[in-house]
Amino acid sequence: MPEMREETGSVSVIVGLGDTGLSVAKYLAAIGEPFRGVDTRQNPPGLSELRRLFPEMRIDLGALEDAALQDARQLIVSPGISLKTQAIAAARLAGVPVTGDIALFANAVSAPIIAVTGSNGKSTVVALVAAILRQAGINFGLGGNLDGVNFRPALELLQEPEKEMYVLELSSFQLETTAQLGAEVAIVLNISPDHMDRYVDVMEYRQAKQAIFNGCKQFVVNRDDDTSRPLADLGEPTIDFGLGEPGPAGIGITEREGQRFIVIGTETLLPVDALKIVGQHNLGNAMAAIALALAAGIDKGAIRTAVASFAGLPHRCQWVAEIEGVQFYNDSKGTNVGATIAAIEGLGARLDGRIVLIAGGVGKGADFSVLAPVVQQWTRAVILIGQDAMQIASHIERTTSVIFADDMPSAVKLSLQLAQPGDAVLLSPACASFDMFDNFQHRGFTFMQLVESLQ
Ligand code: UMA
Ligand code: ADP
Repeated sequence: MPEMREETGSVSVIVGLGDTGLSVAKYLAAIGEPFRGVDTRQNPPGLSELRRLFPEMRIDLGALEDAALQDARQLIVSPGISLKTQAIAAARLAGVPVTGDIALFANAVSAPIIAVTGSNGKSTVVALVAAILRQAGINFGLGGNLDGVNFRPALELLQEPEKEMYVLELSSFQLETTAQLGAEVAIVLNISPDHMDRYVDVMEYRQAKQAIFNGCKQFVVNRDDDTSRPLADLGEPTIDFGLGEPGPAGIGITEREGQRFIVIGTETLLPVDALKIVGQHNLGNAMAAIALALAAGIDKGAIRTAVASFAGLPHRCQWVAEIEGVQFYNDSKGTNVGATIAAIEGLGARLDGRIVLIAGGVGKGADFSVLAPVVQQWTRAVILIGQDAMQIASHIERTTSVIFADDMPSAVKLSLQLAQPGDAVLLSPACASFDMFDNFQHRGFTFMQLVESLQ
């Protein structure tokens, strides 16, 4: 336990005492730096563990006091709390440096970092890259924003000896506090509106994600999506990818005798049909992972084997069951409009019938009007649940049949009544879950259990 000195400017203040804050405290303790903690919550999730590990640690809970932050050596701010929070903004203005867990991590490791951000597809791409590195026999660490069984805040990875390589999934919130990442290879997969409750507009959100390119040695871009390109002039990407034919240094799709192949320049890697994950968006995700792995120097044999056998992550367009000729899919991780559009289009194009969509929850200030043409084209009906159901309805009810449900059990029961054989029921909420569920996994599992009980 480091000495808790209280001189002005000598102590780092950990702002936010959730998983990130806890990982920061453990890291600072390990390197012998004094720290204290603050959180606006009365009982933040990391509190009991912090009290157990560091009984002497000063912790201030409740509204952030300006004075409590302004004498800090630095603020290490968790992603869940906005830098625009009055006391944080004031401390910054007063000259207190502001940083975050990813900046500390990047500063501490010398192994190459593969860094992934974007509005959608991050977890799928990092999981694919991890599968490739595993196949290639690389000793790597995987961490950052992603959650699930393999979830680890980045600094937790430093509890073990340094790895040969690191793969980080990064959110815009984490990147806001990361001045210098210095990734071996970085990618912004795509930008579509999300977290509009934390940003004034999409440009501010896109700007936050640009920090992933700071100090990078190589970067990858998506030829089909200009928002994946760096805003600063960084020269040419190491590799680009897209759904069309590639140039000599690119990855793309080519068609021969009615069959589609993923190609690297002129070299065939594998047939598209060999992939277990489906939908155009996942083809893009696969190519992004291939590009990152190639930039990191991984051989094509390992890439081919790992990409072909990757079965996808749970809660992302996950097939659940077939009941009375209706297929049920769990896309609970569809937490913004862009993700839900990709899920509807990917599934709709493969169906003989139509989609009964279950959506709704916490809208995070999103513009739902862009959903209207997509649901009109592919859905038979939309069942809305949760806090922002009315708001979504106001954008789609003129062109689509909309039904409100009080909760997930009623939504699932209704969906089977509305669907016809050959249709699919898709849970892809376009919203966060925390009005009705603990998190998106809880929402997804609840849906799956209810579907299974229909059988
Ligand atoms: N909060 C307060 N007061 C505080 C601090 C936080 O009220 O002083 C609340 C906020 O509502 C916030 C929540 O607590 O939403 C959690 O904040 P946190 O900073 O304690 O979060 P952690 O538990 O450290 O988890 C964070 C990421 N969460 C967010 O960015 C909201 C996790 O991403 C990430 O896995 C973890 O760090 C480790 O890196 C989750 C997420 O939802 C999966 N990410 C968003 C997304 O993917 O869309 C960005
Ligand atoms: P993230 O970690 O960025 O949230 P995930 O890989 O968990 O991304 O996928 C979340 C959801 O986003 C999926 O369930 C799917 O609906 C959608 N999605 C995945 N990849 C893409 C993509 N490349 N473009 C658009 N939507 C996508």
